[in-house]
Amino acid sequence: MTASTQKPPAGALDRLRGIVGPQGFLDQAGDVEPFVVDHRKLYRGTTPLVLRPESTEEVAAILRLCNEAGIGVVPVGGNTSYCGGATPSSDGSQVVVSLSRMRRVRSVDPLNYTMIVEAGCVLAEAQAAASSVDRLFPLSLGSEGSCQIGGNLSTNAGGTAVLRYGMMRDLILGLEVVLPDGRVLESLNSLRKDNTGYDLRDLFIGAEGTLGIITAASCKLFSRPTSQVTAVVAVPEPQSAVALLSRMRSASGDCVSTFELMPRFALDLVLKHVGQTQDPFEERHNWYVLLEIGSGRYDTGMRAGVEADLAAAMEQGIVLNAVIAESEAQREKFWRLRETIPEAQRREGASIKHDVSVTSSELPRFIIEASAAIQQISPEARIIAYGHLGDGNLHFNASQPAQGDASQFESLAPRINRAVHDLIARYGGSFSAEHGIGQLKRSELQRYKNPVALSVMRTIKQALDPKGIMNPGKVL
Ligand code: 2HG
Ligand code: ZN
Repeated sequence: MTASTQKPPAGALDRLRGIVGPQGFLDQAGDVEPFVVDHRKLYRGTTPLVLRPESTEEVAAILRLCNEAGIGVVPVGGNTSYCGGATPSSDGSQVVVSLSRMRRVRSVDPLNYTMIVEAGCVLAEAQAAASSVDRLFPLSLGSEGSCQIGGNLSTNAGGTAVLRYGMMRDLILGLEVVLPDGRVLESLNSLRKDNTGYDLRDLFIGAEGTLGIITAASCKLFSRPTSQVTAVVAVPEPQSAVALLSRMRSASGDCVSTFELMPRFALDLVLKHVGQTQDPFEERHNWYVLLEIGSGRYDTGMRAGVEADLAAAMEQGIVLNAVIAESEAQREKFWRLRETIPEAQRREGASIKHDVSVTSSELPRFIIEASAAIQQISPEARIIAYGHLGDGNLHFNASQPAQGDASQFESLAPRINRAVHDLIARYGGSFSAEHGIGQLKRSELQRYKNPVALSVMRTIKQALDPKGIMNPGKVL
């Protein structure tokens, strides 16, 4: 069952405008433009109407009407999807629902370590609400200044603190969701224990808006680390980084929150394309790790401990050099080297990206084999294997040859993707570790996902959204 691929009738569009009132919609070409292109500019769609509801009741009324009329609905947060997950189709049949006006922090309970936020709340604002009561909301991403909680939930976002705190799914206690038929599934509880049947909440997290629209969430909070050490560490090869991770995890009692791998080529691109950046070392190295460890007030000897462990690792030869941030400003500089890698890679021309995961211990071998597989197809492709080593999640990306033609390189994407994803399948890994499926990886899902799992997914979709109005053309 699918939603109509015809343009919605004028009468239905008028009724949708009526639900949200004059402030709640956009229908002029210039105004809808930001909602019809994804941020990587891989997809361009079109829509007659962007709705900007202000309340859960308005979202419910929109979905009720769209369900009756068979109109496809594309929910959008900050539009930072890497997979075109929030871009409408090009036939003009789908309306977009932006949650950006539902951005309130409804409540914060520092004693229970929880807060309830609406889906349109920008991640950085949610983090600020937590820190205003001396708590931490640990989800942390490069796009945190613009991505929204609803999008983070719908894609089960990861980021740079997963190693310690988990992905979005691990950070949520309850949800408020509007189902495709307009009913509101209200389970915004802030309980840590609730064993009362099927886990409905986890169905909607990571569903990319194909099962309903999440309107609010109850989030887990944590204590803010009071002693924190941030370092850039040069290592000879990824294998040494894996050994270092294990050493630092056990020495710190699992207080490592960030452990990001960066190859020299990524650093070169950042230094070339991004302002206010500087190589932390005088000499060049092949591989680096951005390491952050945080702990509480009782742990006063952390810095000395980290220094001693890094020195011991140097003697063992798994670390070549290390520099620890001396100030918040220096810490920010170190983070800038990591967080601007996607921007630097974009400025270097076309890229083919893979968001893969294997076990951390297998990751070094995967890098060698996958690099060889790409170089067989494009000998001059420049590989940037970087990212969340602590989670076994690599952004195994390839930039176009230095002298090459962008579109010629892009035309190799199907072959390169097939080679990398076939290899990942042989490792029992994932072809989409943290970016989701969207439009970009639909065929990969069909090819690599376990057939029984796929069939259960279709059964769930059919049960909740029999008319197929929710984000048609994404995921399944
Ligand atoms: C990151 O970790 C993002 O910086 C982007 O997930 C990854 O550009 C990419 O491939
Ligand atoms: Zn990432």
